[in-house]
Amino acid sequence: MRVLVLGGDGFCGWPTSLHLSAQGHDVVIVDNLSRRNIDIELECDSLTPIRPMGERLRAWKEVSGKDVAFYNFNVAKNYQRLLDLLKEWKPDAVVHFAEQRAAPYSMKGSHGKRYTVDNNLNATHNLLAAIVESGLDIHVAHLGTMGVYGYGTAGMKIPEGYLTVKVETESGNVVEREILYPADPGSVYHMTKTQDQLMFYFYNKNDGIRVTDLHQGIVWGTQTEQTRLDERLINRFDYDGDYGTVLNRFLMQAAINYPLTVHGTGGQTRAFIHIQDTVRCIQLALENPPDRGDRVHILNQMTETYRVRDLAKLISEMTNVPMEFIANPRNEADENDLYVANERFIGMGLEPITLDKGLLDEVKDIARKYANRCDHGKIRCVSYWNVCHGPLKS
Ligand code: NAD
Ligand code: USQ
Repeated sequence: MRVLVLGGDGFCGWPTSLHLSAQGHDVVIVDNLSRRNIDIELECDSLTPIRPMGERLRAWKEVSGKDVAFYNFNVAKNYQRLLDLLKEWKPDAVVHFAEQRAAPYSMKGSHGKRYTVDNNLNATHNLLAAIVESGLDIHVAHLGTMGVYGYGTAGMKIPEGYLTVKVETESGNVVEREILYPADPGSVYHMTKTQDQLMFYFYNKNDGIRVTDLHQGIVWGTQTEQTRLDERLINRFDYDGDYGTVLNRFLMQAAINYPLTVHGTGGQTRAFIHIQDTVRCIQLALENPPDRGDRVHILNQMTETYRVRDLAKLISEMTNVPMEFIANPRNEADENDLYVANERFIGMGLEPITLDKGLLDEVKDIARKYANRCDHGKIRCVSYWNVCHGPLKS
C-alpha cells in the first residue's frame, strides 16, 4: 500500500512511519517541523535526543534497506503542494497526524488558541478538499481524541463514535437514530478535534470520502520495535508542562526524584494506550478500511483507563518518589469516571500492552538515561485555562 503520513516527524507519526515501512508499505512523510519550532519557542526540548529528519531517514535506510521520502511543507497553508503530491504519488491511504496536539499550548492565550484553530481546521479541511479535487479514492485515517466525548457519561460505556437515541415525534411514535456522540471539548485543542469530526461527516456524506477517525487516549511510552533499532531513530519524549502528557511526565519526574505533579485531587480518569499499540492500531485501521459508501468509521484507540492519582500512586510506590497535589491549572471536573468501548480494535486482533508490563523499563531505559537533558524549570504546568484557574488561586 502507498501511505502518505502527514505529521510523520512527530511523537506518533515517526514510529508509525517506520512501522508501516517495516511492514512493506511505501511511505512518504509530510511535516513542516512546526513541533520542533514550538520547542524553540518554548525554550524546551524532547527528553530524548531526536535527530534531524535527514539523519533519521538515512539511519532507517541503513538499518532496514528501505526508503522513506520526506517533504517539508505546511498542510494547513500549502494546498497546491498537497494536491500536487496526491495527484503525482496517488497514495492508497493518508494517515493524518498533522495538528497542534497539546491542550495546555492551545490554552496559553490568544496566540495558542488562534494558531491551534487555524492550523488544525485548515490542515484537515485542505486534506479533504484536495482528495475531492484529485478525484482519487484515498482512505483517510485521522488521529482524533477521546476528549471529543468529554470524559463522563450517564453511567454507560462511551460507544465507538455513534450514540443510539430515541426521540418521540409529535404523533407519539418513537423514532430511533444513530447520531455522532455529542461533542464536549475541554480545551481549544479538543474543540478542533470535534470540528474535524463534522468535516469528516460532511465530506463522507457529500463526496463519499472513506474516513476512519481514531479517537485515541493518552499515549505513553517512547520506543517501538523499529525506533529501538538504532539511537538515531529514537522517538520524541515530551516532558514539559505544555506538551508532556501525564504518564510520561510522572515517569520522568520519578527518574529525577521530582515529586509527582498531581493536579487537584487527581480525580480525573483518562484512557491510555502504549505507543507500540498506537502504531499497530494504525496498521489495523489501514488494513480494514471502510468500504465505498460506508459512513465514517470511528474507533476508540485506547486500551486501559486509570485515575490520575492512582497512576501517581503506582509510580510513587515503585520508585519511592512522593506525590505532590497542586492547584489544578485546568478547568476540569475534580473527579470523573470513564468507561470506554474498544471492541473494534480488540476484534481486529490487538493484544494490548498494559501499564504494569512496561512502566519500570520506561523509567530505567529512557527517563533515567536522558535525565541530564531535563530542564527542571520547564516541568510545572503554567498554562491556565482561565483567570479563575490562574496563579492567584494557587
Ligand atoms: P506531535 O506534535 O508530536 O506530532 C504532530 C506532527 O505534525 C509534528 O511533527 C508537527 O510538526 C506536524 N504538523 C503539525 N501541523 C502541521 C502542518 N500544518 N503541516 C505539516 N505538519 C504539521 O503530536 P503527536 O503526539 O504525534 O500527535 C499526533 C496526532 O495524534 C495529533 O493529531 C494528536 O491530536 C493525536 N493524539 C495524540 C495523543 C498523544 O498522547 N500524543 C493522544 C491522542 C491523540
Ligand atoms: N495532569 C496532572 N498532572 C500533570 C499533567 C496532567 O494531574 O503533571 C492531569 C491533567 O490535569 C488531566 C490529565 O492529567 O486531567 C491528562 O492530561 P494530559 O496532559 O496527559 O492529557 P490531555 O491534555 O488530555 O491531552 C493528551 C494529548 C492530546 C490527546 C489527549 C487524549 O496531549 O493530544 O488528544 O491526551 S485524551 O486525554 O484521551 O483526550
